Amino acid sequence: MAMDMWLKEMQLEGEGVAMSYKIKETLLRKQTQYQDMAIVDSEVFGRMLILDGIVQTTIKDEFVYHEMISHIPLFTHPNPKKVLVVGGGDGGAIREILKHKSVEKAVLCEIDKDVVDACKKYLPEISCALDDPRCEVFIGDGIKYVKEHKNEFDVIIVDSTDPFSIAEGLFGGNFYKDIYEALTEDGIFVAQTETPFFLPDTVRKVFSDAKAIFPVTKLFMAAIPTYPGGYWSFTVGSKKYDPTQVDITKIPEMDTKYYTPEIHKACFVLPKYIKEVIGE
Ligand code: AAT
Repeated sequence: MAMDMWLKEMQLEGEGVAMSYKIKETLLRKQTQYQDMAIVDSEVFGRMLILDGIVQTTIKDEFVYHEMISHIPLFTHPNPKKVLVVGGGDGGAIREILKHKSVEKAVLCEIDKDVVDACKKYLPEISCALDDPRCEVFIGDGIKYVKEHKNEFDVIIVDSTDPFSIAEGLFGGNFYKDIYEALTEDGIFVAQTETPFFLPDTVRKVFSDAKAIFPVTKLFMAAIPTYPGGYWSFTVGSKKYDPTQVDITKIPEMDTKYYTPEIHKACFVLPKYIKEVIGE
């Protein structure tokens, strides 16, 4: 008897919306110290990392998210040497960061060691750079780590789960103040900040919290098929460099599938309804 297995993701249950994926096989299911973790093989997106029932990354579309969360800040800062990723235990952002020759050290601060171990085993295409000598993997809470480091990072990337439970404190003013202090004097930070279509209040709050702290605050968008709404936001807070004013003719060629110098400019051009969400 043929059996169809579907994963129904309820991230937007409160909004009355769910996404479903046809699943071929469950490769791993584990209750970690922090969350319910699964690695499944899906029909359309290949292997996926699922945390508390929510799709975090997939083999097929991870490039969009990881390229955009990394290359926008790293090509805005003229000479990024030391980079911190908060969350991002799959290693996708680290892989993109280490494509930049100027980077001497990239620290990954992930709270859940089981995520790192599972991604190393089942998602090697994404986690492949975690063993690079320029990468340091630190297992611990990003909120504490950022508080304990001052004036140290040129770029901080907040690659976190959605704003509930362990990740709740990674969205908002108190955390952004600590990020400001953990950055060097011309540092820049970027965070994944959810769907403006379904969660306008979240996007509005995060943007205004960042704007209260950083002299330059901008929102950019990317099309990520497995994140609800498909059209995902990222917030940049910068002490000095404006990501929209980068001279894109000076951006060197890089091995990417989504990011291009033209996309660097275009991703900051926002539809009217999103401008209204953030009051710009
Ligand atoms: N690269 C895309 C994948 C992620 S996963 C985000 C990671 O953040 C998870 O592994 C989770 O364990 C980690 N995390 C959550 N809270 C903390 C914390 N306080 N400190 C450190 N790490 C943390 C992002 C997907 C975005 C999903 C959008 N729907």
